[in-house]
Amino acid sequence: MKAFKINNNITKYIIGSSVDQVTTNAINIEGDPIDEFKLLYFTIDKNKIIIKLNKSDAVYGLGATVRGINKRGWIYESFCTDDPIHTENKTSLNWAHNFILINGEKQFGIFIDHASKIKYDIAYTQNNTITITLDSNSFIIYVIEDTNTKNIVCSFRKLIGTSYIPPKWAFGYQQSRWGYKSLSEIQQVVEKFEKHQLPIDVINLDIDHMDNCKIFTTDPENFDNVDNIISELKQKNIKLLPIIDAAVKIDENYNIFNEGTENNYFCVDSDKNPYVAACWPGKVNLPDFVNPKVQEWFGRKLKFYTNKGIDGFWLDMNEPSIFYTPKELNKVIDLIIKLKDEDIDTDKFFAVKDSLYNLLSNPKYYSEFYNYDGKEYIRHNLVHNIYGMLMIQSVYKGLEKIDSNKRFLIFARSSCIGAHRYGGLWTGDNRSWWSHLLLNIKMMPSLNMCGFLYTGADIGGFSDNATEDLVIRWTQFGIFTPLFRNHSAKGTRHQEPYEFENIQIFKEAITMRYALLKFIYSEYMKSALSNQMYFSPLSFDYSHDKYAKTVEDQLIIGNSIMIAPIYTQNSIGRYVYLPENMLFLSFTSWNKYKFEVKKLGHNYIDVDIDSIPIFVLPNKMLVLNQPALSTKKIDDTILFIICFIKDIAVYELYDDDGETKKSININNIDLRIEISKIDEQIDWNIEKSNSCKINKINITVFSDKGFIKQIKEEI
Ligand code: MIG
Repeated sequence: MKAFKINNNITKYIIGSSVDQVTTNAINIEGDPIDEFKLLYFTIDKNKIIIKLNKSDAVYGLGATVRGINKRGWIYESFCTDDPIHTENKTSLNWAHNFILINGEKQFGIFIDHASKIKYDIAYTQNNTITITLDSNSFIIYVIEDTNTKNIVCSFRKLIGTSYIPPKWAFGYQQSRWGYKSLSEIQQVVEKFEKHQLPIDVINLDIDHMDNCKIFTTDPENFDNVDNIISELKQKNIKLLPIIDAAVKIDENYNIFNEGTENNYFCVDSDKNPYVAACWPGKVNLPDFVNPKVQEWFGRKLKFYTNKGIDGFWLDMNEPSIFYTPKELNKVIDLIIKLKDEDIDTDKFFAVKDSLYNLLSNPKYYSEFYNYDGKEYIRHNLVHNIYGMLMIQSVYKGLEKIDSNKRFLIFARSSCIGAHRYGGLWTGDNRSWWSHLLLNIKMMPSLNMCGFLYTGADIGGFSDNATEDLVIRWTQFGIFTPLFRNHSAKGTRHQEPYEFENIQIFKEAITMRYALLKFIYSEYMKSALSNQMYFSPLSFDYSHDKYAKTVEDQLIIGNSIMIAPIYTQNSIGRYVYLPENMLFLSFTSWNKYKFEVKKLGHNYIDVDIDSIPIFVLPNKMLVLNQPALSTKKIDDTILFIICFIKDIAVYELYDDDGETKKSININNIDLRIEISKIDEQIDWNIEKSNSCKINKINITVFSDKGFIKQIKEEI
């Protein structure tokens, strides 16, 4: 075992042999060797890390998983799996986000830099013990110490590098469905958005846009006119965002397949022949993203889309997802044929049923093929958890080569920590279930801890039929998630806003998002550039409040507002817990709200189906802009500010051009507003940057006593 000091609060431990390590490359710091050291928070027993917990310690992190924000009391596994059923009996979903944080008498974070399977038994088998089991005795751990959870996250995030920054238009509304079958169907979607004056920035193109699911092609019949439609929609400020799957169809008349084959760009079986799997296109080969040459090649292929004027991508099936392998399928078929004339008993019947069922996404496939890292072949399961990240990295770097200064929108499904630098993440195949709206709420802060900030779930749920109230309540939460996309699966009830009766309620909610755009962008950018949380659980800000520590259905955004979404059917309101007095705003329209000062403690709030609750924290402000039908059309000249003042409140509004990488700079504070209250006297001071276009400001000030003042200023 060796230890290295990374800095004052981060120590790196190499357990076992450093030669045997396949890491994620999330961190590239050697550190200074430490001669004498003690293990402070954990012990090691061969391939196990053991951490003792106190009764009241909470355990956070692990990114997108099932269950709560506090991970205590379950087993979680990092082994990226294409699992479309995110129920609480599961241990492993599509991700491997190996950062945990202990919050209690002792506070520290642990990042395990490892590319294969890790199992976390978090006080499941034994009440007060975390046992982390790896598949090898060699691994690297980083221990991050700091004064509180927020600072631990901040130090960790600094270590792993700045989170991905999308273009500003990525904060607009996205409509998706698997699958819009043709360009004319997409034009109809656009027409309906126009007819109902629903704001929108992006329409997603799912796999139907391809020719037989061959990546980097378009369907010659139904999507032949795509170049014209792209420019037509550009006039309307709507972008098309295609999906890119990982696998390549085996087809000798297909250039991508041929290039991949000629150059040995695919993962291979034990005989060094391309490994044959099956996915949407039928039989496929898997690009070997572990090989740097393959990364470059795949990245270059993006020109197919960028030449058409496309600047956003959605990356899917990068676990990599394998439906079955022809080899295994044939075994099952043989078995069934053999049983054809037999009088089979129930046991045999279930065995047949299971053998078919177990073909789908069976993790055993991952030990059947090999990756080549430029030097040697590595059995896939040793690099499994970095495969998804490497696809995202290859797309990010490919786009960087195409235009180094432009911000492209990239979001993907599977990943490990490290991918947070190259793209956002959507939370995969959820369901149109109320419990999955709640799961969406809980996943957000856990992902932020791991560096993933541009995140969101399929609003309304992907699989199963959605009800109107579910899609409304989900949209009303979704207006706060950086990735704001309604998406649903084939065969389910349509859930575009105009498919329901109360289109007006959808319109108000989406419009509210566009009124929050400057605020959300500002909060996002500040969080990304200073390694802070965009969504935090209450326990992060109120760590000494015992009850706040247990609240998992309310979130703080940035450090100004708290949200308490409705996530149950037929609801008319809910209880909220306030760790301090807050200003409760109930919006029925972006510029129409009721207000009430709510006192510290448990409170009931009415939340009718058409209203959106927002709480403003003491000495904080909520900033609204004039909404528009597209992010491009947002009026940059006027702001509406709601302030809940105790004594002194400051808001700094970040802004930049939203398109280039060059314009990104933490010091881009467009506007600084300071409001103070001494006795009953309100004072304010506004500072503008040279590039700030805002010339009118409308501030409404509330205090514990209620409304106090309206300030209208030309600035
Ligand atoms: O196996 O492309 O998570 O968003 O619509 C399903 C079709 C494949 C899974 C993605 C989903 C997408 C769907 N894909």
